[in-house]
Amino acid sequence: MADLDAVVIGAGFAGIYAVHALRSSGLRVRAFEAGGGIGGTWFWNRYPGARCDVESKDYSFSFSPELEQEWSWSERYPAQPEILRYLGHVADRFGLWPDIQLNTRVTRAAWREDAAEWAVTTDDGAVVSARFLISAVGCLSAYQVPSLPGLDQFAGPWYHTARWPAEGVDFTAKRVGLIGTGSTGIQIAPEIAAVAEQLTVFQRTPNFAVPNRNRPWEPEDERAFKSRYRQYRKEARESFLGVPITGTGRPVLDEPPEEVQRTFAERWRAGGGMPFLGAYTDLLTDQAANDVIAEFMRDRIKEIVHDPATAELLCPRTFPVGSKRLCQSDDYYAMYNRPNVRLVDLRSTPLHSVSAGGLSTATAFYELDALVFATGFDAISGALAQIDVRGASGVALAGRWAAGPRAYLGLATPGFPNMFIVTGPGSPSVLSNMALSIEQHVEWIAGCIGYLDAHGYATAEATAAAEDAWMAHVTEVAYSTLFPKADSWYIGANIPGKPRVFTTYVGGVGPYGEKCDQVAAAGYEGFALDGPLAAK
Ligand code: N01
Repeated sequence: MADLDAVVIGAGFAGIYAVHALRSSGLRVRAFEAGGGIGGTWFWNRYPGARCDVESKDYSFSFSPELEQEWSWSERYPAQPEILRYLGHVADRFGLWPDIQLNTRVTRAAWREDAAEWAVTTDDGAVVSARFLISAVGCLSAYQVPSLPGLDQFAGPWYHTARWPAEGVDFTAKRVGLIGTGSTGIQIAPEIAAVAEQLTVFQRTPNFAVPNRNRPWEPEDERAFKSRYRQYRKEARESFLGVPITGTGRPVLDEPPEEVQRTFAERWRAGGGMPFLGAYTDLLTDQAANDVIAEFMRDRIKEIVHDPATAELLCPRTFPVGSKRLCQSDDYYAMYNRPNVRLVDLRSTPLHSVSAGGLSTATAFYELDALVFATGFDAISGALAQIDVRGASGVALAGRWAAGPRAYLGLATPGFPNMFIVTGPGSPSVLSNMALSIEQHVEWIAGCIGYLDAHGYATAEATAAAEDAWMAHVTEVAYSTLFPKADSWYIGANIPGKPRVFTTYVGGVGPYGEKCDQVAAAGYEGFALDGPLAAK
């Protein structure tokens, strides 16, 4: 008999809920977490300004009405420390700690055909066997530092935002260079600018950012909202993004221009990215429609930033709004009005090298005391690919995904029996409310394992035909939108040599959930189920 029923890799939102859900089904479970605490991406990304761009009331667990009622978020958008406190509370409340092993990295997982179990090796040399392997490694865990000649010669400290020192960093009186202007760079930049002597932002591609309009969650609002939380959660599950959004329901191109301006201005005042992109039905499918919202946003940037040359450099013109993650910040653009902030356009003068005293571009040298990389992640597949995962006949997962990550419903891939991936490639994952998508996946996986046990099956393995058909659908839906037009991490474009494959399902959280339910109701259609070992 295997040591455990299930090994869970990772203890972020996905891992801790997997421990709770599988344990509640009577399974023996252990989660291994490389970090010294739970929280996953929220444990590691503790840089100043780190905050979720999905509202607290949405970015939280829905499985327990009691938890939902008793926990009180302080703000509209949760900051990183509050998310960690919340997850700690969840682990305390549901007694999850005994089944989570911190400071332990899974290095290898190999399927043992004869025993129909996984052998999981950790970096302390231990090997544990389990019937099921659940990957909860996260979509944004494998961070990337660009290879910059001379970085090892730099005299000052350098940091990647995804490995921020727990004790914090004091940039007072320092000349700081920041590389990267995605969601992370846009969040950390104003925090550095507020204390540093000088901040130099090295920008390769400008990004669109809408205001957060973050504010405290007032007790009366909270009480009123919580009285209909159950109904709201149901609407969220049936929605497109995992967050109920009220749009106009009309295409922007059919709307009178003054009405369009009024709608966008209203949403700009209210803050938040999802309501902005959800305002009209054609914004993410029609370039001409997207041009309308892009122009509105460029006008706002030019309004906020005083220096016209800087404002122009900050105006994105190379990808549709929303085809890269729409950033959110209340103070990023205004930061450029500070005298201690300057912007360097890497398109006209690319990065060249680092030396002891600073950073050189093709045309200039910038003296720096510290360097910050907010250069993103090998997303979706990167963290799992770092583990030596071997399926049937010793086939490596990294090899199987060499042409791009793929999975049936984002949940399972052929050749890897009894392995499930939470928010894997082919699921709505990063283009949805992750907290909700994680719960939906974990519950589906728990249901599948329950079905196998109830019907005497030892293994479930996605079939190649089911995976092919699903990924063809994922691609077809993606290419009916503007998403593939951007060189984004969604499509692997940020990692040199990574195949350009769009692996996120943008057909909607609601329809996706229905499809998963149909597959389950049909006895796990698209999976080959095999009988107990004894019957073989
Ligand atoms: O990473 P990114 P991120 N030379 O890949 C630049 C989530 N998140 O950490 O665009 C120079 O988006 C790169 O330039 P370019 C969210 O889903 C959420 O910011 O490739 N520059 C880009 O500017 C988000 O999308 C929250 O030309 C280089 C930046 O680095 C995801 O995490 C907060 C470079 C990377 O941007 C990732 O965001 C933070 C090089 N060699 C993150 N390599 C919230 O919830 C890369 N860049 C609010």
